[in-house]
Amino acid sequence: AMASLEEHFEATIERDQRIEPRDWVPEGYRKTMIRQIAQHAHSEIIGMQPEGNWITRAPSLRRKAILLAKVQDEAGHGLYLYSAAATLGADRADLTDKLITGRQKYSSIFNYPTLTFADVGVIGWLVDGAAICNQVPLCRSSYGPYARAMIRICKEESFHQRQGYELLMTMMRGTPQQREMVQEAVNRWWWPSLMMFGPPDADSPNTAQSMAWKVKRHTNDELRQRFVDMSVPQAEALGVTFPDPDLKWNAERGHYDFGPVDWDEFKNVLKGNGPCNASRIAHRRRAHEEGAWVREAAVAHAGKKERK
Ligand code: FAQ
Repeated sequence: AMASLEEHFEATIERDQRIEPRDWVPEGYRKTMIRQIAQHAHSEIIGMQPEGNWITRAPSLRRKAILLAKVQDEAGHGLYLYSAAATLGADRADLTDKLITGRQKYSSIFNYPTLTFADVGVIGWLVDGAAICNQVPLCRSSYGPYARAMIRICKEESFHQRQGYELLMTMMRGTPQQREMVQEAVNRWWWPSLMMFGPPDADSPNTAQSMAWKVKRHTNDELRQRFVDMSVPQAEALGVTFPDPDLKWNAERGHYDFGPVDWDEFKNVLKGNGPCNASRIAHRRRAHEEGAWVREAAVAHAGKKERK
């Protein structure tokens, strides 16, 4: 029976069909899906903090309404993703506990500070841009609930990306100081955005298996290159440059060459030593503790209803 379950799983992947919650899956597949989906969910939830920092200080009512909507969308993405993880048997409370005790990761990018309002625009343009580049192929990921969540998430991310780019275009039409603010924010976010795609393929322990299971459709380096190629013309249209002297078109490859990413910095951020790791986790932990009474009240209410 085991052999036929395994054959059924392999054949489903082979035919490019989706794996659904009712299907038998190998333990490694379940583990890798929970790992990736949980990390993704945690990123959306922690990812509310850098931009949330500017909601009370947005320069106009219009900018405030847009930013509020974007940050709320991120909460929604986190919730769809926790639900997708639950279909694999993961427990939401347990995932939250793993996040606030540092036993599960979230994206390195959210450990950097948002120092000026231009950072809101640059996060939309580059961070959401990188997220879209990484997530569009995940709409064809082999796990059905994850792939379907990704379709809606990508639609919302493209709104996020456009609001960021539009904000930056507006600032670039402003004063010299505003233009400088945009360039300075781009300088800080460019390299961390390239790190979002994960380690180089040669140092990526999970890529080969995830590609074989069609969880991932492209390698980390392929997607990073795609992101560089699409960002360069956008930077030119905006009137900013990227802080990389080695960035140039390579006609032979048909791609932009770019300089080396500082992988020591990436590893250091993953270890918890980025500029904001401690405050991001502390903030999330405090919010969780302050929400305890809501969870307790909900459980008490459900218990009362059941006894009636
Ligand atoms: N940060 O073997 P690989 C967003 C870890 S977008 C931290 O290559 P894999 C939207 C990796 O987990 C951000 N850790 O791993 C938004 C693994 O560790 P583990 C979220 C990273 O899984 C925008 C180890 O390194 N998006 O939130 C990072 O095959 C604006 C070895 O790496 C997703 O999560 C990193 N950057 O490939 C929200 C997308 N990179 O688990 C708010 C879905 C790697 O073995 C505001 N995920 N690691 O201990 C993926 O596509 C993949 O999981 C990768 C990593 C590509 C991230």
